[in-house]
Amino acid sequence: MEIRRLQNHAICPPAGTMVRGMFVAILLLFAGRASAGDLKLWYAQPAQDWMAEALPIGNGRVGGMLFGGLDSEHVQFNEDTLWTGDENDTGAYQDFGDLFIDLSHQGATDYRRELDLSDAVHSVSYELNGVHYRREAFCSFPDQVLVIHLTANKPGRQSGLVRRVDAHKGQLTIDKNLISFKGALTNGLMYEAEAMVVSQGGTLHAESGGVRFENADVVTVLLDAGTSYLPQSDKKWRGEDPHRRLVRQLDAAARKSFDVLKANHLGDYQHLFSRVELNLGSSDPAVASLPTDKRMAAYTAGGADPELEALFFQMGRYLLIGSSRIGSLPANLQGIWNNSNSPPWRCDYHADVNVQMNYWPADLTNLSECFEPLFDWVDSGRAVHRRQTAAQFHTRGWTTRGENGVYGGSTWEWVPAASAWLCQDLWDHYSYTHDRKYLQKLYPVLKEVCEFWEDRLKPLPDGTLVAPMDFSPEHGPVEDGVSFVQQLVYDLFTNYLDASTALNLDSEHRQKIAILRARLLAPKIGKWGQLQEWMVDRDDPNDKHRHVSHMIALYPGHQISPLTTPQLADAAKVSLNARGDESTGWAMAWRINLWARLLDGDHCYRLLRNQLRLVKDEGTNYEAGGGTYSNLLDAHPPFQIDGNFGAAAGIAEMLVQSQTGEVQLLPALPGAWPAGSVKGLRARGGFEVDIAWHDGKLAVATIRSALGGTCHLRYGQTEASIQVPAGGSCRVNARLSD
Ligand code: FUC
Repeated sequence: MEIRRLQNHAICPPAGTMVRGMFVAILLLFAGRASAGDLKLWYAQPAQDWMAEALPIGNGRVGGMLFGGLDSEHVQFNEDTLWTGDENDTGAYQDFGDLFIDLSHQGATDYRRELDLSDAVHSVSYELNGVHYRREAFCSFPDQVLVIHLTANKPGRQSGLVRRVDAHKGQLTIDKNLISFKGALTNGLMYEAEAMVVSQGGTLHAESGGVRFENADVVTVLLDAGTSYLPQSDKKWRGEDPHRRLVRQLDAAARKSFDVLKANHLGDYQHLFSRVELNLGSSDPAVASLPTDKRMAAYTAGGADPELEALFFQMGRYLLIGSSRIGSLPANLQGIWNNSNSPPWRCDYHADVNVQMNYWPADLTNLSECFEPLFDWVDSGRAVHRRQTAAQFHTRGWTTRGENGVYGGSTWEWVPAASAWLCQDLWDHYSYTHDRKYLQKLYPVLKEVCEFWEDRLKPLPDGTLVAPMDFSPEHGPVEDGVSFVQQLVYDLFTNYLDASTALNLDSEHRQKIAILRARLLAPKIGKWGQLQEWMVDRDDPNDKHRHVSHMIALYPGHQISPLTTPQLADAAKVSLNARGDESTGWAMAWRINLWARLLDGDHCYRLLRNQLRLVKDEGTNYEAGGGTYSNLLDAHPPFQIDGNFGAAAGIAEMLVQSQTGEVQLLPALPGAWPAGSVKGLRARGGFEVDIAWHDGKLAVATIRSALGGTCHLRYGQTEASIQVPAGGSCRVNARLSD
């Protein structure tokens, strides 16, 4: 459907030459005054519990969960490719092992453990016997090592033992300052981890349990891990023994000083992280200065804390940078952090919402680079999926089952719409970046998933096309015309039409797909005014199921919107209200996004508060209500990272949307955030948006574009079309004029 006629047209002069009204400067000054708070999680005691208290660091490939102990620092660590399974079985993501630095520093005072999201450095500090000790840890992407650095304000005070535990009981070697272990999983995957201890002053020697340092001034531990995994089915998913690569990376890192390693890490991390700043208003300083666990308890008791909400948003971005970098596997159910060899749901890639949700914030929150692993993973599994799909469905193209691993193997139920849903994320990356090289890689993927549906769709007697025999995740009967499948096929065909037009390819096939799309069974409104989950009008108004798959057309899809299809949007509202606001972590996060698309900021906010409430680790009681652990990790329960990512996307979606061919400013601003600002969110079409608001109203917005182009803006009922020069920017006020 077409968007309404634009009422206001403005052409911006190139950046720098634009005359800016005085009011803009004044309002900007005003909006800038509210403090965004610091971006630290901190605690007055060491972590006891992996899931709810330890703090994650990661470089996309290697990850660590740190406990910050006094008797011993404990780093449970992972490497993203350590997977069991094969082409027939999903397998499970594995724990790699533990690193301990035994220090015997019990009885310390002034203890503080902290994770600073602005520099991705974990630190621990305390006083003991008149000495101030400090530990810093980070996981470097440029140097590919996890670094732990121990210092004290007096010389010769560092004594302890570094030791390692292999989660698979491989062969352990201790040689001078190096502790390694290696082995192979039952599927033949070789793995190895190396830790090097470097000290200044004092002595260092190997002993049977590990590497001991005595009376040192400074100690640095470098950790790396790897496997022989190769993301290529034609090479049987195996590459070289990781040993040489690990030694090379570790030696190169060891030749650099700690300051250089840290500077490299900061340069890389902050280049990504600092693109987005979010200020949702100031918290009471007495609340904001509480340790994070106490602060969350106060929030859960009903207190206001907009800086905590902004911190939760940035935590989502932090976790994506930590678990999904160029060359890594995509973020799995727990990102890369997992301490079990039989983790919940295999810690896999669930393709009936979870892996897709992981990437909802990627482009929107200006982390396009972090998106790339998703494409690579989809691409690497296609050959296997094609074979399995042909055997199961006798069609061209491919799809997959609900549970997926890293060798193309999948288990559990078939989810025929899974590949179309993955394609939605893949297309979205293009719609934000307009990267044509990427589009050329993506095109064949979209096309072959279209072919799957060309072969699979079935005509009803009146010629309407339905997806046959499918189910709505994860409930209801198996039957024809399930809404979420219809909506995803509509979305896939729409994206394919745009892709083939943009590349000027396959015009005949495009026409065919356009005809099929027009024949698809469309979303239906049922007897109690609800959006139907099935072709048959059987929705139960008391159904509180966590999945809200039949609303994919509203979010993350674009087929339903209050602006273009108001009746369907109203029906979605009826259904969503019936489903309720209490659910698992990811399911509440999805609801935030859905209510944002329904332009109801206060409802989004209610859900955000539900999701951010503090919960304890109660193990794998899957059915207990969701929430957030004191380390800001999402609780399905147990820990599941999709909720973190979904919530970060939802908060952004409350402030900027770009789903109907226009960029909407503050579409779902809640009453709880009367003044604030955001910098650097992305909008489809290659735009970047900064907004400041005051008294619940837009004060000023800046639209930037590397590519340049027309940007259709909407704020409330006001619309405008502006020309943003390539590499330049435009500023508008609440009337959308400059
Ligand atoms: C889907 C969801 C569950 C859980 C699992 C990993 O099956 O229905 O709630 O998130 O994925």
